[in-house]
Amino acid sequence: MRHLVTRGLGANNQRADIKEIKLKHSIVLSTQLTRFEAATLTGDFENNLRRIAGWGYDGVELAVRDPALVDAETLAELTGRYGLRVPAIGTGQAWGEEGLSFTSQDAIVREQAIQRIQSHIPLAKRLGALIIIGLIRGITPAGQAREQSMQYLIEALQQCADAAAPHSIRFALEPLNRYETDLIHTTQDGLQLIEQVGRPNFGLLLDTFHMNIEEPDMLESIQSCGEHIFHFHVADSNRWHPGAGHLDFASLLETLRYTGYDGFVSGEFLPKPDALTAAENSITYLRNITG
Ligand code: LER
Ligand code: MN
Repeated sequence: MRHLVTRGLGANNQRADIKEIKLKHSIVLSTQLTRFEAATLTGDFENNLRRIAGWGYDGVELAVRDPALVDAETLAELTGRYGLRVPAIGTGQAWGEEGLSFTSQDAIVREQAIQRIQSHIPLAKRLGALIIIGLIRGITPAGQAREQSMQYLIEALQQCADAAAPHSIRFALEPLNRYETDLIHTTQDGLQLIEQVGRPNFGLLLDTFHMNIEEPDMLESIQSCGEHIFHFHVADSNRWHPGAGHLDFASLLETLRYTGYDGFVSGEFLPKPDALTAAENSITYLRNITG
């Protein structure tokens, strides 16, 4: 199966307004303490918003373990105060810290995972964000067939997409490298899943760190995903900030732009050499490329 999907491009594969597209920049920020090592910034939430705006980011991707523990109005007010948009909400901490998963052997855990993801819908609506499906898809447990996991995954995604559709909320599943899960590593896996799920508000989040491990040709993968790219994470080859490794971000981001993607490029990288330097170096390096 070969996909080459673009967003309504003309016969010469170019859209008149592509040259006008300017990518926007955001960075991951957790609303609570997290064990996830590539959530770059830690410490006081508002202080971080002030810094992020000061460095010139356009937005902030919020990592929220449980929407019941945050106040949507406060988050909207605080991010708005610093002129930051919220393109996406990350949900992986519910797996990392609570073990919730769409593909658990335990039906109660699967249902809790679906409920948790659906509970993000009002928050996503208030913030104008999409909802990320990363590690909450889970890992096939010992003794369970991978086909069974895929069946659970597809059903869970359909239920979540159907609950979100009346609110115009979208879900973006992130292909992750083989060391994190056995389910959906590549963009081809993601495109196949999109066909199986069959819901227009379900698409992909591409992350340059995972792509560099799994994709045979990163540029071709971006082109192939075209309009199915709902969100985009950036980290360099070593998962340091862009500019600290050997990825060619100029080509990657130009290819992304040529799919017609006009959303956010969201920094998710290690706090190296330290968090503040990483966050500032990233936006400086990327702005040089994207303007
Ligand atoms: C989350 O966006 C991610 O990229 C994963 O590595 C989480 O484990
Ligand atoms: Mn990511």
